[in-house]
Amino acid sequence: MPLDVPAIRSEFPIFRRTINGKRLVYLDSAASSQKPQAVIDAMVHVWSHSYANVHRGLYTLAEEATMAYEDARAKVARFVNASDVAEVINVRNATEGINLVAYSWGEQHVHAGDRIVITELEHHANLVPWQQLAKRKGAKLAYIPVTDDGLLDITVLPGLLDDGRTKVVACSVMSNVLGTLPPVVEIAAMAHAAGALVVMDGAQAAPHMPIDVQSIGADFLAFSGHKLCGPGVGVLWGRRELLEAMPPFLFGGDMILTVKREDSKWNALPYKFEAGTPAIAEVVGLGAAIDYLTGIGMPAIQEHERRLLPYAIARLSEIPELRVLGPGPAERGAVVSFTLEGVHPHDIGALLDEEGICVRAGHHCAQPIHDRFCIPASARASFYIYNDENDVDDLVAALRKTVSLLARR
Ligand code: 7TS
Repeated sequence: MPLDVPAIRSEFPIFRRTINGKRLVYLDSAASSQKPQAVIDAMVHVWSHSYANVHRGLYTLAEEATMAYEDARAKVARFVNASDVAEVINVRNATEGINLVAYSWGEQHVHAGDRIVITELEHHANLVPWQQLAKRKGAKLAYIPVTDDGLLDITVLPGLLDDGRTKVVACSVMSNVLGTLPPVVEIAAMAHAAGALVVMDGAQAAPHMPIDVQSIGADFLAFSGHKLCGPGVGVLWGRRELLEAMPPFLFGGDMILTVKREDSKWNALPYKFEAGTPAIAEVVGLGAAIDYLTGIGMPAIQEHERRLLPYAIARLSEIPELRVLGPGPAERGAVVSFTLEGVHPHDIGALLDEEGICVRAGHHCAQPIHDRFCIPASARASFYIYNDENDVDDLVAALRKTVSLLARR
């Protein structure tokens, strides 16, 4: 069943407003998605009805807040098919989840002369933590290169794994610039056979496709709630035995069992990694976002975008001055970065804004992949459940206007 996009749009209050007198065409969900009323209501309900700090109080409100918070964790666990709710750690965002692994696991296991393998298409969140860990430890950082077609060249991977010095392979499940969907299951199998751990950045994938942590091959998977219709929280899922053996990343309240003057004992999972008061209403909001998305159906969402993406690429390609980056529609998710000959991406962004169209312009926090294609920046349209062919048509019309306007200058 195709998605009923007008019905979905009607559930997002933001689509009732106009931008510069024009219909809002929101094509920046890869940066952050819009929020349905159900998510907004869930958070307001916490604040106005069941708010207190969690895991502490013995009074009714505190118990209600704790139940709502832990219920949301269980929803996240089901969403990614985790076998154990304690493997789901609430963090601020995907960035914090990856940093948690790079510090807590990385400091213990990566040593001088070891290798960390990442890819050329990583967002800085799955690049800089590894780069800095490598620097701290005197380890080597190796990149799986990207082909001219925007695919990963994994033929280099055996050569990076066969000396047994690679400790971790970190890879995005979907690129936020090229939309590339790397063969993560295959990469994970190769890494595991060589004794390396696999960290997956699911920030772009989790909002758009079913994710099963029991079959994808990850040891850790990080993603952000705000890209999947939820508020500003993130999730780190990790395999229990790894998390059990790791030291805490942050110290303080809630992550502690006993504290003596000279030493402390850590709380059980997942609390060991949730120091301090968490983002209570936000976590509940994430649970509501997951209910909302699973109500539509993750396979249906994936199918919707698989239909919309070829249309978008075909229509954009009608503009002679426009170059789409990355692989063909069969091998990517619904993110389309492009350049327009003779027009700076920032000017594209500003001119589209006048038409009520939101796209991102810049390097999208992924400079190495732009360097790979010898461009400083690009414009990016990214699609979600509330986008349809009308949005693509409006984008193409506005881009044509941009081209003719700038050609006249
Ligand atoms: N990984 C990928 C693949 C991403 O696309 C992003 C955010 C992150 C990690 C970090 O997520 P955060 O929630 O911790 O910030 N990507 C983008 C983007 O493409 N435009 O703005 C944010």
